[in-house]
Amino acid sequence: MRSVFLVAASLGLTAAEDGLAGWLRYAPLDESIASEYSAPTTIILLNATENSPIASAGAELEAGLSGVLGVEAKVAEGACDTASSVIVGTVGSYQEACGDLPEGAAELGEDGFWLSTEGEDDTVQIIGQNERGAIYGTFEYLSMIAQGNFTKLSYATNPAVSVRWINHWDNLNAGGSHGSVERGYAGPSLFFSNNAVVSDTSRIKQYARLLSSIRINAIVINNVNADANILNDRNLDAIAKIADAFRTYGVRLGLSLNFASPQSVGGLSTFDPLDQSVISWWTRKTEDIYKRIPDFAGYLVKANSEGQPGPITYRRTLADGANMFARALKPFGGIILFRAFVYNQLEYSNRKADRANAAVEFFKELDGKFEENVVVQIKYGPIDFQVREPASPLFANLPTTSMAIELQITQEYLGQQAHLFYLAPLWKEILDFDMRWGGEELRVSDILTGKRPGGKTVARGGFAGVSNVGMEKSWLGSHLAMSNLYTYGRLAWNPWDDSVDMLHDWTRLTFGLDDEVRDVITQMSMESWPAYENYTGNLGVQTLTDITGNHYGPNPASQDGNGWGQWTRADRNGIGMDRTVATGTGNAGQYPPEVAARYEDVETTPENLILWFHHLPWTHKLSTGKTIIQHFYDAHYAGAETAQTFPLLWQKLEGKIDDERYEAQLYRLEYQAGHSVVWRDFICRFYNRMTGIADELDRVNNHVWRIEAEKMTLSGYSRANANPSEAASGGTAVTAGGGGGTASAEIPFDSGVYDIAVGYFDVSNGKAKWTLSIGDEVIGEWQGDVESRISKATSNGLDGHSAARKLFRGVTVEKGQTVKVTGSPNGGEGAPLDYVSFQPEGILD
Ligand code: GCW
Repeated sequence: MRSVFLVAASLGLTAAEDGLAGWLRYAPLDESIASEYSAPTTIILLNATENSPIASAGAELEAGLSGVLGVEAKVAEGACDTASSVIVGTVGSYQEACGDLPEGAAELGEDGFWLSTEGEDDTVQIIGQNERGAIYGTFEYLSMIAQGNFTKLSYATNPAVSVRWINHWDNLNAGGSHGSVERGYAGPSLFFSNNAVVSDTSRIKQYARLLSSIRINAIVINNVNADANILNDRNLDAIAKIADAFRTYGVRLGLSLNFASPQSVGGLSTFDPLDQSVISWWTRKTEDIYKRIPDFAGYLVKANSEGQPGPITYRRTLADGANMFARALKPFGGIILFRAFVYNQLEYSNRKADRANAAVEFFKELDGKFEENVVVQIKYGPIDFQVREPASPLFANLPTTSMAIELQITQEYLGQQAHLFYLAPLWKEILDFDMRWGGEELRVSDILTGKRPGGKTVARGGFAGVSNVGMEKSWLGSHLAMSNLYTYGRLAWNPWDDSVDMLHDWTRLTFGLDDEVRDVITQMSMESWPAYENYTGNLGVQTLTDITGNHYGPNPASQDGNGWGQWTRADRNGIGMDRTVATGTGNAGQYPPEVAARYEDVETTPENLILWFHHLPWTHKLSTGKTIIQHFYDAHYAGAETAQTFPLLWQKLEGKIDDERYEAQLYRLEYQAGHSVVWRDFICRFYNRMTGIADELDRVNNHVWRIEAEKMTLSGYSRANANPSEAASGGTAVTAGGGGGTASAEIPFDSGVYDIAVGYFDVSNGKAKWTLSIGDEVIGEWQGDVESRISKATSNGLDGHSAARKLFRGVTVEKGQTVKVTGSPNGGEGAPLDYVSFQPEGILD
């Protein structure tokens, strides 16, 4: 046995439940459970060189066995059959030290591992195909222990795909001290600060262990909208230190490139990918990188998209561009992930134009032209991370090309972590989708593993997840959003894993073993996608957010009439994109024949995608017998109702989880409950006005329990228009000048108990205060400080992003009493007020 390196460094775990430990808390099990297990007391590490994943595995085992079971196991020299030991090594080091491999460990694939907990004398074996596999197996063993699962078992497991990457859209820029993160909602960048790469890697090491525990094998740390300066010597030196930190946990590093770098920072007159000087420049740069980072994973490139430079500038193909990098990387074993997110601005007046067609149009003809180490990285749907999209047809159009699916862990169009959205079910729906490619069952997950029609295979494939982990202690801002990061890794390893099973594991690891905690979080999480879809955009029409702005709150008008191609083509007669071959954009015809036929016909198109593929009259009847417009109204009301239940469900867990995480999540869920009503009202008003068709249940624009602020007796407050006007109840709100204001009214409703909801706007350039009182009694006070509590996109206007609602439950009032809201402005926030609603029990007004 070779030298054993003792890991002294602490893992930086703290007792405070601030979310920093994520799902790796190693929290103590109840004694009654822990005592069932006779834990190993010796940790034997095979060939644990300094800073290697094997050494990290030793540190994790010490921390985990101690934290979870109170067993102070020690890393020690020992023979392979030492009683009460856990042995960790690779296939190679195991054979060298211990002789023959256990049978099941003999045929491990890259990054795979063998785990056996049923050895004699309480021994555990963890054997990785490589060091990465060994630490994955270690985390798996610790995950079992932490969940109180002491099953005796032995098995080997291998990843479904070799590419299991995380992408960061972090900017090098100096925006304040830390760089910004594009579409990031968890604070500034972990990697960049003051226009340079950070030198303190302690936080990065903690991130590395989280990623390693979910078997991520590479991370790209900079934005695909890449700053060419990332490649200067000073930055590459510092990036090598970051790579060192990730390497201790088996995570390799990759970089996004700016295609024009040879010209913009290299001093060449061109960036033509077929020009010899450009090829040499990239070859040298790649060598420079490998000198510093010998296990560098590869490149990620966004070319000729959204203003980024690319080969098309020189009339070269996208394959010419990708191959240039591929050839530079090949001698070192690196790969290039080349993004298929390429599209042009379109003419709205052209009914045949369709952004959903772009990826296939650009890439189909390039099949067979890519070097072997190119992987085409494809967003899950044809447009852009919408609440509902079909699987991208490109997955079934590249028979000989390796493909990776791009998923977003950051919730750009999906509530930006201010709304709960458990993403695994959405991802699974795409992964499980059967393309019927070649007339056979071929699911997207199969295609990613390299399967092709006719039993053919390609070498590689995988997953790229856009993560917005930032400087926030809890990594993603929202504690519950961490399930998305966790399950992303699980699915990249095994795309057939089950959404609920994965969530159960995550819940136990993150919040403990209480069944009610598990059940409540599971219920909320599994209801979160349907709820969000209901109150944002239905029937495949996409998330009806502000697509030309910050992608957060409602603004359906922004979808149409511009060149971005995220169109709904809504007018007073109908809504939806005609993507049929017969009369539309032809997009349905990009799918293999059976699927194409299904989408071509309104009758066979799944209803949740009906407006994605068809333009239909508002009065078109769905299978429920409802018209489309009535479905919109009803779905929005139902979605907002569901969101109201989330804070109440969460409150059942008070005392069952620590106060810090309980309170932080409750704040978000209360905020979401309010904002779901903002969404509901905005969208219903918008289409009601557009169509002139009334809600059969007479809810839309008919808020009988509201007192509009503009109709109250105002002092210091004056009328202010919301923009778009649908953001305000009755179209108008009020704001106060510097001295503050009051809005009061006599309560016209019968005496009784009400839930009082106050509609207001929380803009970002101030922290105003509001006080609600009934008669002489103060019911509550709150502050407009969401901008410092949730890192979602901000707004300074009275719009769908800033509109909010505050709820006071169970208030007893008497008819004729005075309700008064007092507003104290701060900065640019004039304590804007929209309405006060007195909701009788069971009514969400
Ligand atoms: O969804 C859009 C985002 C852009 C992003 C782009 C992309 C990094 O709004 O912020 O840019 O997609 O994926 O390249």
